[in-house]
Amino acid sequence: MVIACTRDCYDTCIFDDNYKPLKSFPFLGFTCSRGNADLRRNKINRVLSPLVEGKETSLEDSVKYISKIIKETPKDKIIHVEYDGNQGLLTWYYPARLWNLLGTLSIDYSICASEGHEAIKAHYGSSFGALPEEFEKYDSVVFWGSESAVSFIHGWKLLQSKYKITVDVRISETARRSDKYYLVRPGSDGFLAVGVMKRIFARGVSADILDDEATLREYVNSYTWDEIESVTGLNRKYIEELGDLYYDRRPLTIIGFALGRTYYGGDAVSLISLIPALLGLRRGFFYSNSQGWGIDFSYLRGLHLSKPARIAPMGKVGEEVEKGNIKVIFAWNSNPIHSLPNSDRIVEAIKEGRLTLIMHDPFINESVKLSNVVIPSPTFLEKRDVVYSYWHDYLVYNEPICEPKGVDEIRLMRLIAKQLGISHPLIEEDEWKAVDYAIRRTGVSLEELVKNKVVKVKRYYDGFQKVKVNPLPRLKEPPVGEYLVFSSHPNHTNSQFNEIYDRPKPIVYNCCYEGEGYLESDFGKIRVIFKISERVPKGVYYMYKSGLFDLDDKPVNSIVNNAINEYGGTPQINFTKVRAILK
Ligand SMILES: Nc1nc2c(c(=O)[nH]1)N[C@H]1C(S)=C(S)[C@@H](COP(=O)(O)OP(=O)(O)OC[C@H]3O[C@@H](n4cnc5c(=O)[nH]c(N)nc54)[C@H](O)[C@@H]3O)O[C@H]1N2
Ligand SMILES: Nc1nc2c(c(=O)[nH]1)N[C@H]1C(S)=C(S)[C@@H](COP(=O)(O)OP(=O)(O)OC[C@H]3O[C@@H](n4cnc5c(=O)[nH]c(N)nc54)[C@H](O)[C@@H]3O)O[C@H]1N2
Ligand code: SF4
Ligand SMILES: [Mo]
Repeated sequence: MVIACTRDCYDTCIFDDNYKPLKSFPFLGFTCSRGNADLRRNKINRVLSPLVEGKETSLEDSVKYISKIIKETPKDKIIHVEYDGNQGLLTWYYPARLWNLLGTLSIDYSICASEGHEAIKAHYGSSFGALPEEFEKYDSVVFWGSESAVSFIHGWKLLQSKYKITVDVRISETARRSDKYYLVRPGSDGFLAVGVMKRIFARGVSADILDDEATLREYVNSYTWDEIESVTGLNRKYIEELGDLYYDRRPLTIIGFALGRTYYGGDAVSLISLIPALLGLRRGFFYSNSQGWGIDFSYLRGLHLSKPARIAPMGKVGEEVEKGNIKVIFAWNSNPIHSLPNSDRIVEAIKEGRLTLIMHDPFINESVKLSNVVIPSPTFLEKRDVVYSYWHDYLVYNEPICEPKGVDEIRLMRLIAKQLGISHPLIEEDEWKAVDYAIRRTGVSLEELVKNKVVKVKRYYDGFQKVKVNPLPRLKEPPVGEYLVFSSHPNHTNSQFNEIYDRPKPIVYNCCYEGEGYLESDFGKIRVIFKISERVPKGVYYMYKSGLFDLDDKPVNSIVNNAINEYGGTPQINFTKVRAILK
């Protein structure tokens, strides 16, 4: 028996039935502070009973209550919000069938990685990049907008002994532990990528994997060095040095998710992804490999037979609630008050009775505490599921090792459907048959998976023969200002693990201010603790992306930028223009 950790994490560690991380590649017998505490955590801070308006209720009555709300609300005013709290196919994807069948609003799953997926796909046909085994072949690596030393510990382990270069907006942990780092202004990476390619062209290229090298040459040469220097804040000398490092060493490029969340971040990812191709490296980058396995996520979500009323960008859910476009949120696998932009609008609407929040979660989190209805869910240690990774190519058949608490996502979905009087093949299809069908293109069958528990994907989807140079973006200069950016916390995955490691305080690392005060943006104001750090340059404010609540318990996301990027609709959370006000 094995168990894969299903949290939103590059590594997707696989454990044996004693819950020890596998010694095999790429897990290498170690895990993170959360993986080490999972068995202990599983008994703490759990939702143990359904709650309706704060009162313990039977499952039957809570399902009746939920069904009544669904019946009484126009379907285009109900939205389901689910993200990657558990990456299992049956936990995250399959239960969306009920909502797609009802024709409610759906989110666009854009909060994290969709921007870069679309940007890379435009050139490569697929965002599928280097596999763990391929990481080992390089003698150097560029971490571009990636805090791998914290967010991706097994990838970091494989790359630790290489020559390491980091591009960031502050001296991150990854930058500190690298051989070289380059700091740019937030949102200016597209310009840096152009500078790097200018240098590579100047050195002379002979790659034949780009379909139109001449157009790329003309494009990068249409930008002047003055322009590139002034936008990035980096001297030409350093940009050329980075170009030379690329040219001489042909490194692997780790393209971090943070880039998709900055100013026109898709443009930056698009151009960065072309650098390895210009050097003749076929899949010389890694972003997220989730699209490389060919898993049919749409089938799991029932989109072959149903359709949402409308797809709402995740960045705009707060705003849509404020405008009255959304009256009911049904959330699982997600902590919307913590993680969605402008979630203070959601809090206000619940308090004023304009919105009903229904939460299905194993743990008592900030959204659960505020919600009108709560249903307990089992954790990944308590249910069967099929799990994939967005880095390595193993599929895993997870089996329970702890006594289940609560009702799983599929059973809850079917109970609600029954109460609503809905019978439909989408609800009734055996979920294991659906999984077997959804993984057909991986070359792995469910039968094989059940038998062997961990199986390598057999076919890969790596796109075009030639890398397409077009479309090339017309880069926009990021407006001058001071910007708030976020990154991963070593002891938390997003909002999770406050039961074991206390919720992080709202500390804003910056160059110049110390003490309590306010951080203000066009969207609102939060009360925070400023801390001076030599690792953060002027014009940058840095917070962890965990424990996103201010000193008054107001969501930090009250103030983040909800502007939507152009490729995958990811909000510009990392490009929030702020002002610091000391008390
Ligand atoms: N321990 C831990 N691991 C995690 C997570 C966690 O919460 N905790 N979360 C998981 C999830 S959901 C995700 S999305 C990934 C995220 O992990 P990564 O892909 O590593 O991305 P981030 O941590 O968002 O940010 C990485 C770096 O980008 C920098 N940055 C911000 N804006 C810019 C910019 O404009 N240009 C450049 N060049 N750099 C910029 C930040 O300073 C930061 O150091 O990690 C996953 N892994
Ligand atoms: N300000 C700011 N906001 C951000 C970010 C940022 O950098 N800055 N990052 C964004 C990013 S990259 C991401 S990915 C999102 C993440 O935002 P969320 O999706 O809110 O992330 P998690 O904290 O992982 O929340 C997952 C929830 O799923 C629950 N869960 C876990 N397992 C199960 C299960 O089996 N069943 C059910 N029903 N629930 C389960 C957990 O208990 C937890 O409450 O946040 C985004 N928000
Ligand atoms: S959170 Fe990431 S590193 Fe930690 S156990 Fe899970 S997959 Fe492994
Ligand atoms: Mo994420």
